[in-house]
Amino acid sequence: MNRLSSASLATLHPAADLRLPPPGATSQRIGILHLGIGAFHRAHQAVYTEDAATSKGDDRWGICGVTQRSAAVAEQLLPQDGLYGVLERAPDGRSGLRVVGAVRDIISATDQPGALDARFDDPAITVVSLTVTEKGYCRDGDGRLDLQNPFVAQDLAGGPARSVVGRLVRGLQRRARGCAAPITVVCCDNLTANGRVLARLVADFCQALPGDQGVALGEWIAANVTFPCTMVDRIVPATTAADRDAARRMLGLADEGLVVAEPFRQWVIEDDFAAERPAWELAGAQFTADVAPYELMKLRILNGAHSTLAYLGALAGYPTIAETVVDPVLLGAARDLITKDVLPALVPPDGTDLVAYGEQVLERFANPALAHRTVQVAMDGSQKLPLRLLGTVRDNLRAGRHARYAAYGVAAWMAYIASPAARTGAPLPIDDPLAGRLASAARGVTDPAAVVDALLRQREIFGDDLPQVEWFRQELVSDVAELLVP
Ligand code: CS2
Repeated sequence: MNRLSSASLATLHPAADLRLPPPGATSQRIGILHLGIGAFHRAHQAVYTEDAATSKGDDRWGICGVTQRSAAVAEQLLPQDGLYGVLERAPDGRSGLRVVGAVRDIISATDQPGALDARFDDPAITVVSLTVTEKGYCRDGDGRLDLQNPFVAQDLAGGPARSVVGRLVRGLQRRARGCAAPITVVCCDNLTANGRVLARLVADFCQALPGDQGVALGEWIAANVTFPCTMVDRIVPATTAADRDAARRMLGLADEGLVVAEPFRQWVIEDDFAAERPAWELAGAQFTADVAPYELMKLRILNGAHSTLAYLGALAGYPTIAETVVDPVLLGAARDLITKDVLPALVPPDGTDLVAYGEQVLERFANPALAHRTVQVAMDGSQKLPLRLLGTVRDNLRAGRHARYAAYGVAAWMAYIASPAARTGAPLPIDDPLAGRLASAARGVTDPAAVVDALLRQREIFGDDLPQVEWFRQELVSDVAELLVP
């Protein structure tokens, strides 16, 4: 079967379930460099960017996607002239396919360091954005840049950069020494105060550079680069063969770059840009001076419940989040987390009804058309738990409350790590930057207290404070005893 490309696109006609790139979408000059051109970026920021640019006849906002390690996305998109579909799956079973043309080039940071340097030194590029997942930032237990990370250490010594922060700083250094044009770095990962975190990691890298190059670079960055915070939201499960078949029927062409998403999307952006940007507000993005309330709301309500359901569901043998929330007991655990532990510790963003937001999140999770696998959401728990559940535990503790339902979510993660398999016998893969250490510490351990103590000792996750909190430890031991699969 023919494949999606500029040539085959010309043979297509819009239909009720098929939306083609708007006029001007595929003739954009490149103005955005995006690190981490994965499914989420293609279903979220790229869609906003295409709508923003084409709605006002702007032609400056093509995206050059940068792959970090795997060449898979380049192999998916380059033969398709950057074109790919977003298969939107609604809870009522309706699906719509949108062909997106915003991505105009793909480069491999590993194999094409010169091409990446050239893009950083291009004054037409005024935005660098990132979706590299929580683990991509190479942070240590204190949230600072892990200078012992082998990629970071190598990048500090020189040569083609391998770490995300190294690539970003070396790229900014190239820009400072070249066109020296201001630029905005937009972090779009699920981190609290993501822009501040990234700015701090960049500063850590500059300070660790040998000689005085870091001082001059740090001064240039301070004067010419901003790091706005953002909150990003759209559920984008991994694409399945069934998704590809559905898209093939709608398109009449094969699309190796297909991504799948729910209808909902939200983007809240701090209005702090050093240079030109797409008019994302025309595409529905919200600009504000303070993203923090939106970030905490989303990270702790949506992502906290998501992780809790992922571990509880996987332990019970439910393959997807949607099947997990059909279980009234597990749905109740997520609702209790939200209403009894998360909401009391949150300040709602202006005019937001947090209870209604929480119910909307649970309805989104229940979308039966999205095969969002519990083990996919369960990935990288060591990076996600501090942001999604432990902040809720600490904030409630400071207010004199015991966040029992957040503790239950943490215990579900512990039981997931320790249990040899789900109650159905299904595997419980530990896909995590700390996988080796976690598995050797707890997998197969059957004593709940031993499991809890072994995992509480992981300082990068629980810090120095939480292991000392006796009620938290006791709550975990009791919950792990209930949840552990022998
Ligand atoms: C999910 C997120 O996989 C996960 O960790 O919780 O990717 C979630 O789907 C998005 O944050 C939703 O905006």
